[in-house]
Amino acid sequence: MKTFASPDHALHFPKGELSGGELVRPYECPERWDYIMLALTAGQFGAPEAPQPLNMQVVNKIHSSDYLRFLRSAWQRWQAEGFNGEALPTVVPARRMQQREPEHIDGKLGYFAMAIETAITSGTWQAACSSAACAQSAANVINTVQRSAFALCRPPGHHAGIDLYGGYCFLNNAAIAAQTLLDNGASRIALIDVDFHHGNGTQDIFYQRDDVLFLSLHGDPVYAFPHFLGYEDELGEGNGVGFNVNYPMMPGSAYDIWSVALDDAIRRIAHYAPDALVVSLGVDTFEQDPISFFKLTAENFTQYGHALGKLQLPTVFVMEGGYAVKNIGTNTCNVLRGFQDI
Ligand code: Q9C
Ligand code: ZN
Repeated sequence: MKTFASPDHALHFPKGELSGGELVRPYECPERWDYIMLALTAGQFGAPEAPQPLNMQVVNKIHSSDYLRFLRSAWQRWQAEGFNGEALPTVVPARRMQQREPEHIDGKLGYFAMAIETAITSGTWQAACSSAACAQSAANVINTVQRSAFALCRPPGHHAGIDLYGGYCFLNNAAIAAQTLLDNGASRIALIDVDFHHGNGTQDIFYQRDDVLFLSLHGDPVYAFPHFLGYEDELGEGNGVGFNVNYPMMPGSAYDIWSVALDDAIRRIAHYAPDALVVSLGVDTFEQDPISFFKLTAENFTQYGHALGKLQLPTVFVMEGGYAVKNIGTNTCNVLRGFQDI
């Protein structure tokens, strides 16, 4: 399996995340990347390749031009105001307040935020672009010889919507991988999101489309971030009706419950008969994850990797969350090893 990673991830390292009313050291930290690199290199995967430059034509099909313009210039605008801290929103457009994008950076940050824990810093745009480039390069390498690839994306992407950032995400790397596969000639993609959190951004992007079947297994939004999306009755809209499938699960859910949802998702994917599969691979379903409530063990990651491999589809793995930093490399590589061991 080819793997892709960029050292540019380290350009995004905010000092603070708003959590429980405090500015804490972000859970989504640069060492996450280091531990995954270590496990990849120690395992049979070898040293990851650097990605090719990001093709913005694909990104423009996923995110709005207003949003991309905002992200690209947010830090510069923030600095121009003379602010000392990292760029965080303070005001958000609540009900009946979303008519226009404000001119001031304080207004823009809230306008484009889906959550306000995530800071933008000087290197955020560059890191997000290189992260997306890893996903894109992984998608581009898939052919009749290379059946699968892994993109070590950081920052992650699945909470980033058409024109929304937050939940540690800026550009939707998995959506960019799916669009890349479509642009390379695929006509149907299945995108399964196994991160603990609902992939609200990916759902948003493909909600009205029938060329990407989106399935997400996640903590019930009644109890878990992102709270406002990820319910079972969200089925898609227009052409997309029937192409969005959510599996919300209760606090404390272990593999006996989680694997039932996975089996149903796998059955639906097989029935859809896609040309390729994209996996939004978050390992924050781990029992020791500090911000999540599922109870998967290290061994369960190998098991579900194996189950995904049995689909026998060209597959792009895109790294998402996982905050038990010391275990993140092992758990991630367990999925990849399980997948290959068929
Ligand atoms: N008390 C990803 O896994 N904060 N993002 C949750 C929990 C945001 C997670 C607060 C979590 C975002 C990619
Ligand atoms: Zn997550």
